[in-house]
Amino acid sequence: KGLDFQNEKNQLLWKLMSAYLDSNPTCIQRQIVNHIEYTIARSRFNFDIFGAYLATSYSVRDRLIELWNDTQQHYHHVYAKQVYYFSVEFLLGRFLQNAILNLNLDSNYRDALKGLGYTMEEIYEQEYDPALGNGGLGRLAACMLDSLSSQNYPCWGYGLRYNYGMFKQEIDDDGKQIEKVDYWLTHGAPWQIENMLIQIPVHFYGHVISIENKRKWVSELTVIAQANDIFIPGYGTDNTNTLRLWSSKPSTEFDLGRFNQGDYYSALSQKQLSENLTSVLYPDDSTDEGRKLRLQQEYFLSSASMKDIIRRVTKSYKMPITDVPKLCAIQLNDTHPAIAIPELMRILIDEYDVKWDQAWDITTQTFAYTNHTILPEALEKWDIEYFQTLFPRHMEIIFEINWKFLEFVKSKFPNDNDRYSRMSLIEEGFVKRVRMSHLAIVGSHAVNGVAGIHTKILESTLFKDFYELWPEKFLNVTNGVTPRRWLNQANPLLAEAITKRLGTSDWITNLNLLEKLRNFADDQEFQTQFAQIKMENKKRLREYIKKTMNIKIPINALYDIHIKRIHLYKRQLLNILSVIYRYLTITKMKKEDREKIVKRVVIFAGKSAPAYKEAKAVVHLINRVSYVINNDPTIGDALKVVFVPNYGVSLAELLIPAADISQQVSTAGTEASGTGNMKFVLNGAPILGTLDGANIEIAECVGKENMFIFGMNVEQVNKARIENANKGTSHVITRELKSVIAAIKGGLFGNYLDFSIIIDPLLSSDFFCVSNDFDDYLKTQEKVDQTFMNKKKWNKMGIMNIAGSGFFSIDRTINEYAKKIWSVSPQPLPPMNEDDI
Ligand code: B1H
Ligand code: IMP
Repeated sequence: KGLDFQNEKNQLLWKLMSAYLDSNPTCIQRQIVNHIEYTIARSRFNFDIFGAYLATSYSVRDRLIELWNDTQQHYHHVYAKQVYYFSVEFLLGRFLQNAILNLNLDSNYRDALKGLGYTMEEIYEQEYDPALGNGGLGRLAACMLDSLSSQNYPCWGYGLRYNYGMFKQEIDDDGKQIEKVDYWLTHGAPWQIENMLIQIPVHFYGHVISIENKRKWVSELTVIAQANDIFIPGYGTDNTNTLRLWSSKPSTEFDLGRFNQGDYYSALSQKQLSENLTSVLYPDDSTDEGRKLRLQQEYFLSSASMKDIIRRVTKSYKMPITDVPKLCAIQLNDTHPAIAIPELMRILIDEYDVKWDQAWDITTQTFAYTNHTILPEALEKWDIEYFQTLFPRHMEIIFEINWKFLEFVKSKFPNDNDRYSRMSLIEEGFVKRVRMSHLAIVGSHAVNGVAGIHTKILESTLFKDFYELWPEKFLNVTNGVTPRRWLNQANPLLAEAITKRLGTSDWITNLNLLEKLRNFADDQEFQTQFAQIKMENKKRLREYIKKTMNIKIPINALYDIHIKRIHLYKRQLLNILSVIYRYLTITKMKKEDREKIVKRVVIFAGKSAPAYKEAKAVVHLINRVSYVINNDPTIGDALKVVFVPNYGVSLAELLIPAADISQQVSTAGTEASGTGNMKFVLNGAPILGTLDGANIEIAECVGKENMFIFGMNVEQVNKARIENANKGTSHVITRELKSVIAAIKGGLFGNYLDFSIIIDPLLSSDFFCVSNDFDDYLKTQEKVDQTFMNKKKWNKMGIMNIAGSGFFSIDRTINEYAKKIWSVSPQPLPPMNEDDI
């Protein structure tokens, strides 16, 4: 496409490529066998299933390369404005199945592999799940890339290629989390292509000098950013975009001074340091550990990406640098890459001689910032001294931005010193620090939150001063999830049933079409089908749990699933305390009564940050409770508790379709949005949750009657927190909660000292209001059981959830960003003109 077909060489190229990439199963087999022999150098004697997976991946990648080249050429041809998504995390999940489904080659590959003696499913299982992200923020970035490609938006994702992804979680015999390294690259990485043409020097340390009235940064350390490209296919389109992940390499400019002094080893060790820069992803979700290497990683990403973009504008597009805002929309995924703002200023002013005011216009028109959390511990601040040592010129630029900004604030709000110090980019105090969120707001033309209530909180509290200054800068863009992975791929049976009911598969790219399912919510046949599919998915999960953990769970039980990062604000503690209460209640029941109750399987999964003691104690408690309950013969199948280790994208794809209920129980006002909640709704599992994050909008879309909402709202939480802090929680703790705490203190689940760090606070200030919400939570759990017994009502609720999930498609999210923030439009590849060939 887009090739000049008058040219004979191009004609020949096209013929060869189209013969090679023919998608009939025999051709696919030939490609696979070719790769087995010539890419991974195996023969029929050592061709195992892992080899088959690798070769299959390479054959799919060939197709992506072809489409990618066409796409890039087209974008250059039309001078397309591109979206640049800067993120320190991209949590892609497995790639192969997604690519095959997006390319619509499912049956072709199925047949081809069958001929070679494999099923698709066993091939898919070979793929190691790369974990280059912590949780929601990284997965959101991956859903966004899927949507950008699927809707033909020109875009690049820019991130880091960590050697060690998120740690692998194991649970020891005592029930505690242990962390194992995840050296994912040893499992083969057929999707990334190391692009040797793109190697960008990134500088650190040094000092600034003045020459002829100009500032110049003389750095002391140079590290090379090596591009590793992953091609992102769209669903049902040829447009294929790029995720470019940087890995660090030592620069070849050797430190001659040291070499000449004969200090070979010291020069080499300096080089080795730079190799470690992109070694490891920091496993702290929603907390800023402020570790020093992290700031270096953030700059490495920001600088390499900025320079790559400027190269594209000035060298590939051959446009003046002042055209950057016309050709580029850069979205900052939280503040982690916010140092890109002074980096662009530095390049414009120091390297391209652009005057400050024009440089500032270019910068603010180019950048936009998404905030993902209001938790104070997650708001990035860097010590000035450290910042200055690493990036002396950037520090100067930040001081200058701040000075001009504060002059502006003074003109708007005269005589308001408190306001100036609240808004300053520099936090004054014993140690001065750079407030990265303030830098991101001041340097961007748009600032958004990720759910309605979250944005309101930003405007009314966290960023109130900025909102008063620039109300027009702030907007909400509620998160979404990709229906391709989270329904079509993860729940093929349900996807098929929906397509059959609607008479079209168009819902995969137009999720609002699911609304029509409301017409079938009472339909007996559809209800039965919905229930059967759920049952099949539950069997799939039950087998996995049996196989990997050797725990037997009943099938005719309510599967209650709570999966996400372990965090006090997410309140897995609330859940496990209620499980203990249920257990205590059941043990007191007569045998005949016990047989009448709704059986429950409570499933947890999630990782705790390695240094987060409270979250680790929660994991420990869940596992201790699980051991006690699962091994209590008097309980039988009435209650089972399972903690599935090593939560990740692939595990989520298995768990979510099997859920009867999903738990979204964060303290109101703490979860910015949540995206797991949306995935369950899409798969027909009602939420048991609080009015927090996107749960609120979900309630508007699916109807409160189709959810189990409990607990305090944001205003009530704010009040309760003050009361708890002033008088403790003794006035709200119920008899039920007391009995649960007594059981833990009495040692029913092991040594109380293991859990006191999470239980003692419940009796004092209880910041996350577990005691305040406990009573309503128990009552609502009771309502869940009652409703579950009414099968008709239950199935209807599930179907109504699916029908109301259209708004939570990431495609809607992306279209909002495109229109309100980026001003970009889709650039589909033009249809091929056969006459040209
Ligand atoms: C979210 C983070 C986060 N918010 C710091 N903030 C990190 C902060 O490694 N770090 O330093 C990593 C991650 N992640 C999540 O973003 C929110 O908690 C969710 O509510 C939201 O759905 C998600 C996507 O917007
Ligand atoms: P980049 O944005 O310059 O890195 O370009 C991305 C890809 O677009 C390149 O690897 C090429 O495949 C393609 N490309 C770059 N420049 C041109 C051009 O001038 N014409 C057509 N395609 C190009």
